[in-house]
Amino acid sequence: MPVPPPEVPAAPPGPAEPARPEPPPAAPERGAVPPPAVTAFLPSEPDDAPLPAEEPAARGGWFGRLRVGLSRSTARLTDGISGLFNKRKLDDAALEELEEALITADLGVAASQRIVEQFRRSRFGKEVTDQEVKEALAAEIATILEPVAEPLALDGTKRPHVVLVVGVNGTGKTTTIAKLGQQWREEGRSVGFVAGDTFRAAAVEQLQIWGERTGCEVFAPAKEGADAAALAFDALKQAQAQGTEVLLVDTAGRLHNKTALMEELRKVIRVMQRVDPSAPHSVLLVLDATTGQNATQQCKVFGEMVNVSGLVVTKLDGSAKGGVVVALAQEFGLPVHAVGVGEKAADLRPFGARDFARSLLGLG
Ligand SMILES: Nc1nc2c(ncn2[C@@H]2O[C@H](COP(=O)(O)OP(=O)(O)OP(=O)(O)O)[C@@H](O)[C@H]2O)c(=O)[nH]1
Ligand SMILES: [Mg+2]
Repeated sequence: MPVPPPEVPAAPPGPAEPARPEPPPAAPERGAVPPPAVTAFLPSEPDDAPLPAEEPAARGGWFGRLRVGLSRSTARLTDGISGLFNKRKLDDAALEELEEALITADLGVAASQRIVEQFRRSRFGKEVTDQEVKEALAAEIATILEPVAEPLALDGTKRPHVVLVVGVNGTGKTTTIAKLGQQWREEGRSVGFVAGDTFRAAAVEQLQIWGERTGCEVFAPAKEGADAAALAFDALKQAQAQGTEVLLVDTAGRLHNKTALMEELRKVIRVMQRVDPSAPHSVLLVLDATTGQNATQQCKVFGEMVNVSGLVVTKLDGSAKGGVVVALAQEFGLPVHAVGVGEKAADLRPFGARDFARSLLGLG
């Protein structure tokens, strides 16, 4: 992995320049839930656990950063376990308490039951300690995560490989596009961004700024509210003619209702398929970990709208609900291509099952 430039935040610049028609959205407070729009049909709950003290992001490399990022999630999970099992027999009551702690930590009912059943089979009636339980939990969680830990592979035979990026507003779509673009540029690939969120001038501008920073070509609409599908069509044609290797297509997360959003996404796909019948080659759903179980609801809804091929889970650094990744893995089995643990380009990394599981339990 090449070393990324140190000072490139994945957030757009703050709303400083008054000449702009609409400033790019400022970074929401960490842990904030995106404003309702399409989320109107998706119940959302605040994630208001206190933030841990800031630590230098780079300490301990990627694993260290993941651990720091997940510290709130770890606290939520381990607080529920601590003291439960000090040389205690693992009986029905203890297992029930364990299941409750897992559900509270956002692992979802199905994954929590699966883990507890495994404990019942292997350790029932035995005396266990907190530490043994944590180690065993990390192993069980890693088993659930392993099948989904799969980096986003580009198909070299496609030029461009089209990645459609979808998700509710504010989850981190545009930032993730920028991060992915930067990483692929560092690998020497040619990358284009399609500013398909055409209704918001700020969204287009945000991507343009990112294009300049990362050296990715940006296909922007001629005017606000232009047809996103037509823009994607033109961009794909041009990218094909130029031999661009990857085309990342941003989309609006905010439309007045679910049907409108679905129609918009399907139209973008349909129209791109007129240029390349195999496009899009990846449909990436970006989910915000701070929304907890709401992320599983979004996964369900978007899965019904379009053929989601993989997930990126963002804002694990600001969330106490990182356990939701386990729930997503258990319930949907979709590849988790990457996780975001910060706003910088280097904070998006491939998802490692064992690393994630151990970090979630606060184990080294
Ligand atoms: N802490 C943290 N912040 C993130 C992460 N990913 C994205 N963000 C921030 O989340 C905010 C929203 O990100 P965007 O990329 O604009 O989200 P979006 O899905 O494109 O939003 P819309 O265009 O409104 O639909 C920005 O301030 C990002 O910097 C992450 O992994 N960690
Ligand atoms: Mg956006």
